[in-house]
Order: sequence, then C-alpha cells, then structure tokens
Amino acid sequence: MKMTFRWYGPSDPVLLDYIRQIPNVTGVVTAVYDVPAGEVWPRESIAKLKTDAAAYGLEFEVVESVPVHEDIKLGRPSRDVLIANYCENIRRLGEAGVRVICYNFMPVFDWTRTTLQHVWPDGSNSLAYYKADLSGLDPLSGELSLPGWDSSYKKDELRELFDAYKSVDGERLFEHLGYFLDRVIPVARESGVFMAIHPDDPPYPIFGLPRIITDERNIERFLKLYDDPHNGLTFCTGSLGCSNKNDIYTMLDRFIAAGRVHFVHARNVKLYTDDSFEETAHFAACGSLDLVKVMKLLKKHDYTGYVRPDHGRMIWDETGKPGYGLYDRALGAMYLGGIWDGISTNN
Ligand code: CS2
Ligand code: MN
Repeated sequence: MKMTFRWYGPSDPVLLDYIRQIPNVTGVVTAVYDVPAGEVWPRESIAKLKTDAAAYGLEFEVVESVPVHEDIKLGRPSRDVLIANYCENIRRLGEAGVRVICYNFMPVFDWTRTTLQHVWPDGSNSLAYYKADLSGLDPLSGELSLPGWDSSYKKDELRELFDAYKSVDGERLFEHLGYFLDRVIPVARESGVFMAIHPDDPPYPIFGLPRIITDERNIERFLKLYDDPHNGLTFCTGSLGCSNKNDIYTMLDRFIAAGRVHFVHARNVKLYTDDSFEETAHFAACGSLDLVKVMKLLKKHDYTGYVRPDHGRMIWDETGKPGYGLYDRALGAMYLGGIWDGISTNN
C-alpha cells in the first residue's frame, strides 16, 4: 500500500513542506481547483501540481476529484460535450502519470454534516451529523453551505436543480451513471487510469435527492454496469460505515478480492442507532469502526493501491479547513502506518 495525504493546492494552509515530514507518506492527493466542473483542465495546471509535489519529494498519482457536472447526473442533452471534456481530463491526467481518479456521483451536494465543530470533552472538535437536526435544515435557503459543497450555485440555480431532480430517482440515476461509464471507462483503460467512485456520504438519500453508491448491493450493481477493473472504487470506511446496515469489513474483503478497490479512505466514526454519527480519531477504540481490521484486510489481499487518512479532528488549537487539518490526519497516517508495520513483520 502507498500512504498518501490530501493537499488542497497552493492555498492550503497545510503546506507540502509539512506533509513531507510525516513519516511514510509518499504522495499527495490533489486536484486542479480553479476550473469549473465540466471544463477541461489546462495541461500546465496539471504539470504544476506534479512539479510542486516533486519539489518536496512527493508523488502525484491520485486525483480527488474530477467533479462530474450535474447535467451528466441529470442525463441532459449537454452531457455528451461534458463527458467528452471529462474524457480529455482523463487522458491528460494519465499522460501526467496519474493512476487513480476519485470522483463521486452524488446529486448536488458532496458530504453533508449538521455541525462542523462538535466539541469533545478533551477540547478537540470534529464534524458530526445528527439525523434529528437535518430536518431543521433547508438546503434552498441559500444560508446553508458546507466546505465539501460546490458553493458556486446561486439560490435560483439550486432551486432549478432541485426541480430537475424531481424526475430523477435512483433508477434513473443508475442509468445516467451507466451512460457515463460506457464512455469514460474505455478512455481510462487506454490512459492507464483507474476510476474510483467515492461512496455517498452519508450513504442514503438526503433532502429528497437520490443517492445510489450506498451499500453492498448497489455497489455490486455499479461494478457490473461496466465490468472492468478500471471501473473501481474508493473504499471510504467512514462514508460506508456511517450506516448501521453496512458491514464494511465484508464489503472491503469482497471488493478487494474482486480487484476493484484502488483507493482507501481511512476514517473512524462513532455511530448511533439512528445512523447519526460523530467523526473521531482514527484509533479503533475511539469510534465504532476498527481500522486495524481494515488494514489486516488490505494485508490479506496484498493491497498495493493507495490509502489516505480521511477527515481528522481539529486538535492543538489548529484552525483551517474542517476535516482537513494537519495534526490529526498526520496522527491518523502514523496509526495506520504503525498497524501496517506491525502486521508486516514476521518476528
Ligand atoms: C471526501 C469527499 O472530504 C471527504 O469526505 O472523502 O468529499 C470526496 O473527496 C469526494 O466525495 C470525492 O469525490
Ligand atoms: Mn472519503
């Protein structure tokens, strides 16, 4: 396995200079952030990410994310041009040495939480999601915004999007995903790139919008839509693990055995019976998920793909992008690396 770390580019307060000091981290996961969804990334911008990372001895082999334009998810006529642009991005990234592209197919919103600063007794804070609080949130109010979301939508545009999704249920969304994969995966294969869809976070419909990359059955269906290793998964333990219905260990075992996992996001959450959850430190004892078991499964299958610590808490008075501070993610990388070393020695 290759340990990586997410880096939000030159404006990220977490500097490459810091990332390179985390033992065992060999590469960064990043993206071109100044090009709107649906457009082609300039070759120079891609090359710059590579040279920036290389200047600190870090590889750039994983992109997270190349966003999928809403018109593709909605199956609108403009999707053909947008998919052609997406394919061009895959080609350009492949040429630059990128091996894995993480993306998601969630309508309108990326990850959703009801608070960004749940305060723990030890003074740290983390993201959390309380089901009861969600009913009080109106996504169309224009006042709600989360760091994972595309903030470029204006109120009217959001309303228009919500209206458009009234005719797109889970079945239609699956059809639109299939249409996308039929065109994108052959290009990925030619380009030596593995596509890795990120599960929906949380893994069930919210605000009346469909979500389909949610559980074992639906992921199996997704993999069959285009049965090729280049149509693969980002296995995000925290996203799949925040539904009581998902047994993430059985799922990981099975999808890794099938050669379909190319990227692992390791995140721990404390899960409640109603599927509310709080994000915790990576340590198994801190949450409901056992990342030791996860690493053992990677070992069992001699996993050679990429891993990164996912969201961390904010600790030691750090401020910054919620979920993406330096300190707790670095502790996470160390915990995961320690487990890996521990299970790798024969002594
Ligand atoms: C990430 C996702 O921050 C996170 O939770 O795991 O936002 C992820 O980057 C996207 O869903 C991938 O497209
Ligand atoms: Mn994730």
